Order: sequence, then structure tokens, then C-alpha cells
Amino acid sequence: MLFRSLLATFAIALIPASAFARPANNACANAIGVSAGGTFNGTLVGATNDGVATCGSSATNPDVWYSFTAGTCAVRLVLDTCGSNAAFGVDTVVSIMTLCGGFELACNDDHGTGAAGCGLNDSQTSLVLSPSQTVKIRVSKFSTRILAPFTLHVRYEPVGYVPPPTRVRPKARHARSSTPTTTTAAATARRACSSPSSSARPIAPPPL
Ligand SMILES: [Ca+2]
Ligand SMILES: [Ca+2]
Repeated sequence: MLFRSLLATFAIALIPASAFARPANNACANAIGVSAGGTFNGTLVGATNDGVATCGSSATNPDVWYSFTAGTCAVRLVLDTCGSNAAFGVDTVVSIMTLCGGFELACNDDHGTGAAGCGLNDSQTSLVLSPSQTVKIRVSKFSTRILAPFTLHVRYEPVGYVPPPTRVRPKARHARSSTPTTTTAAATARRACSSPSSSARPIAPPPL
């Protein structure tokens, strides 16, 4: 029995520590929703690879996932990991996919411009999304650099009003009032899509 116990202990010791602590969003299918925007603290520690990317030598590296769905407005989605390299030593790579196992829409390894609060190894990327479009956000790391925590900032702002796909015609012309109606759903949507969202922040220039 003692031998068996020692053998079991030895076997457990051989299992990598990462096997005990997978991030909740390790699999793309378990992507964390970030549609409201904001700051999200994540980690690559314990993550495994289930995605690909075309930049940052990260195609086979461990990755974690987030999901963003645009509302009724077309939006410019802007992602960055600014501050992560300075805080945790991680060299992030951020990419945007159409869906799990889908096509890559954008990828950035290093922000490159060294904007305020953004290190040269931090990532930033952006993409214009159609109303209701969902994308998957992959966070990974460059080549052989360390697995570590990171901070993902998610911002978005409307890029213009997009009319709904169908319109309700007036029942009768003579029923129209000479006074313009300003409280229709369309007018409300137009106003909503013409002003920045409450979570939108000034957007930095795209990476070089
Ligand atoms: Ca993964
Ligand atoms: Ca990087």
C-alpha cells in the first residue's frame, strides 16, 4: 500500500501545474461575453491552444476567448491590452475571428506606437462590425514568451445609423399629420446610433 501511495503521489507530481487551473474561457465555446465593453482581467496561465492566428507567432500557443456582439448600430470595436506587458511581463497577441473555428478578421501582436499607457509589446486592434454581428476575440502570446495575466480593454462606438431591414408603411397617406413625428422607433434608433455609447472612450490611432 505504501508503494502504491508513493506511486500515486509521484504520478500527480508529474502533471503540469497548468492542468489544475484552466481559465474558464480556455475554450472558444466558453468565451466570456464582453458586449457591454469595459476592462477584463484575464490570464493565459493554465490555458491550452484551441485556435489559430496569423500574427505574433501565436498560432499554436495557448489562448483564451471573449465574445462581442454589436447592438442595433454598426460599431467600431477597439481592443487593447495596454499596460499588460508592464504589469505582468506578458507579450500578448490579440485577434478577432468570425466565430469559433472561423476566419480571422484582424490580428495584432505589438501596438508599436507606444501610446500613453501602452507598451511596445502590448496589442491593439480594431474592426467595424455590422449591427448584431458577433465576433470571437482571441488573446494569446508571442512565440516563446511567458504565460501570464493580462488586462483586456474593450471599447466601441457607433459608426453611423443603419436603417432596420424592414419598414412599416403608413396605413393611409391622409392619416399623416403635417407635424413631424419625432418619437418613432426609427428616430430613436437614429439618435442612439449617432451619439457615442456611454462606454465609448476616445479611440487611439490604429496600430502601424
Ligand atoms: Ca484555449
Ligand atoms: Ca505583443
